[in-house]
Amino acid sequence: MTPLSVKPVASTWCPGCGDFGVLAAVKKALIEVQVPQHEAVLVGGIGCSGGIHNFLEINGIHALHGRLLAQAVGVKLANPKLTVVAAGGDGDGYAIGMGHFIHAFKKNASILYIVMMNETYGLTKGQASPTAPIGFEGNVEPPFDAILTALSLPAHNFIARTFSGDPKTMTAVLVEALRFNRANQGYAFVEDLSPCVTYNDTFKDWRERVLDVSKLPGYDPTDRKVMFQLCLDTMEKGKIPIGVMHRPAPKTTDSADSLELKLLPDRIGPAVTGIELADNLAAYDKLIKSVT
Ligand SMILES: Cc1ncc(C[n+]2csc(CCOP(=O)(O)OP(=O)(O)O)c2C)c(N)n1
Ligand code: SF4
Ligand SMILES: [Mg+2]
Repeated sequence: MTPLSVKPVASTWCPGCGDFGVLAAVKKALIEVQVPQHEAVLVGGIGCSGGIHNFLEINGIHALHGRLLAQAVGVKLANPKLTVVAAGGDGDGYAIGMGHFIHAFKKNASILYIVMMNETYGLTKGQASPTAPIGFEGNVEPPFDAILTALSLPAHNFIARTFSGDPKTMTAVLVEALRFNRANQGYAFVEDLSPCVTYNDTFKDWRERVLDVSKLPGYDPTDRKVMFQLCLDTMEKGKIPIGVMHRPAPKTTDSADSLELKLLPDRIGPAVTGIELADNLAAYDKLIKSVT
């Protein structure tokens, strides 16, 4: 397999941005899972984070603000053999994109969604996003927690939180998430704590507060109730829970409930059917004759 390589274009990210950790982890994970370059698609959101597809040599789409999940699910249903990653910011996913965020768990297409969470709208110069703490830029609302929300939506999904300060663990989690997708098991959601060093540099604070829940007594990622309680307890102690939060037991292809297997059991989508040249020329001739 040809290794993926970052395109030789100047990055628009600030030096030290947490998104570099995500870029490196995505690249390494795609290589480790051996996704052929032509079968990988990255759908980016709007925001600093959403530009990530520009720095990878794979197929990329820059989606509309908050609509990347709709487009990523569309790509997966057009050709389920593709490995589809959606990646964007917390503003993109949890503000304007919140409707799609919730429905993606229920739809359960086998795509990977990475949210690069920095508590702010980095691209538009540091306003409070839905995950901003009280007091940040005049924010008076409590922060939205994506992992608690994800755990409350029962479906055969993979759920995890990682930290850009630990790209090695992030790579391992992304490898697991991609394997879940490629086995058509369903949707994978990974929130990465990805500090915006320019408008909200949380690297030091988060490094001190992250706590890997897999090291806690009672950790059981097959049990949503246990994991919800474990996360709440961790947060009450002022820590930020990270790690794999939900890892359901694998389903067989016959019993799988991923969207693409329910709609396209043979995994052949419209993008690869009826595309023979002769058939299309004949249809074109017929159309032309019908109007001349
Ligand atoms: C429909 C629409 N509304 C608003 C904007 C302005 N806008 C651009 S990026 C952005 C938020 C970006 O924040 P986030 O998704 O967290 O990405 P980050 O830059 O922090 O990585 C906003 C509101 C837009 N581009 N389109
Ligand atoms: S503004 Fe923030 S999020 Fe955007 S590239 Fe710079 S450090 Fe990263
Ligand atoms: Mg953001």
